[in-house]
Amino acid sequence: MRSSILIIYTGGTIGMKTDAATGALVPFDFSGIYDEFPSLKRLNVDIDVQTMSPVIDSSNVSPDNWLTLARLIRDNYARYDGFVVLHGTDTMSYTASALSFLLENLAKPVVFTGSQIPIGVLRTDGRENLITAIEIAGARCGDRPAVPEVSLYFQNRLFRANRTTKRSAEALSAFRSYNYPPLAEVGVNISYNRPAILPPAAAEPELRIAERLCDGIAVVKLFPGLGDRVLQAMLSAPGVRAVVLETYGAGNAPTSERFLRTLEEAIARGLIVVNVTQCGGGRVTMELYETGLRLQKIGVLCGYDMTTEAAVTKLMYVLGKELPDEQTRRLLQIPLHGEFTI
Ligand code: ASN
Repeated sequence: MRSSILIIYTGGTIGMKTDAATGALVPFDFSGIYDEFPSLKRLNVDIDVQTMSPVIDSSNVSPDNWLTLARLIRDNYARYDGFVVLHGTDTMSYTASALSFLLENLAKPVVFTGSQIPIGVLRTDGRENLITAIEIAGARCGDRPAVPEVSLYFQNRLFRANRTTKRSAEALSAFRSYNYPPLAEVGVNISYNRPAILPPAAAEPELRIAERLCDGIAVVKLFPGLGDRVLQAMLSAPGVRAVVLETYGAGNAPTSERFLRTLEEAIARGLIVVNVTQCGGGRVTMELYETGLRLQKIGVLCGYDMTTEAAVTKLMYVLGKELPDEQTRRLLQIPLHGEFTI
């Protein structure tokens, strides 16, 4: 059975090609994809392309772009078997994490990819990333899609999107998923790690998406010497409703009374604080040391082994629902789309 795939091009390095006349990098027209990559015809897929307008460097991506992307996928959901989103690498983990929450009852593959070298440059990594992402988006396992979740493909590995983080501005293997194994590894064959892949959401013909994201999120990264007055100013800045607190090691923070009182007062005012570790790999275990236990006692929520990207976008999504406080806190303490392991 042939699969039909919609490629959504949002911008980023993957879409760049050298203009023959000027030598400058200009956006590549993906609608001519079969002319550029005739080998795509050999894949068992039908491809359509939609280009977001305007195409942007991913440093300019905003939550409004995420909502537009979610709507585009919803509006085309019934027509296609899978989606490939071409995105700049710099903020791809944020967009891909956000989409993992926004697409609430997803049962089809949404594969993000991009490249470190423009697609029009001979040594590009974009060609392989693009072709394999298309193959994965169209792959089936029996009568269902092989990877019915939001994923990110880069340099021979397919990851759960909301577990990824960009780790190198130089290496072609730019992304890491420190706390969750790859969903697939690509060599001569594509080897799917089936037990690691989420089951599709209960089959509903239509995709449900969230329509609102909260913009009151801050990230506070601890460092020795972070002043109490600076911390207080950040926690009480106008509009801040939730903070991702990047702590040390297994979720540790200073035990000084002033530091804890500042946090405790902010939590008492209604601020939500989620504890994630600033280490790439490993998890927050707040009961391990006195320094973490004190945070737990004052009402800081455990972020387990979640990335900052997933924590920020999950807070935007959950707070965007405007639920009662208790329900908000409950949703933050359970994995919604495999974003952490308890
Ligand atoms: N600045 C580019 C972007 O994120 C980087 C890339 O795609 N490699 O849009």
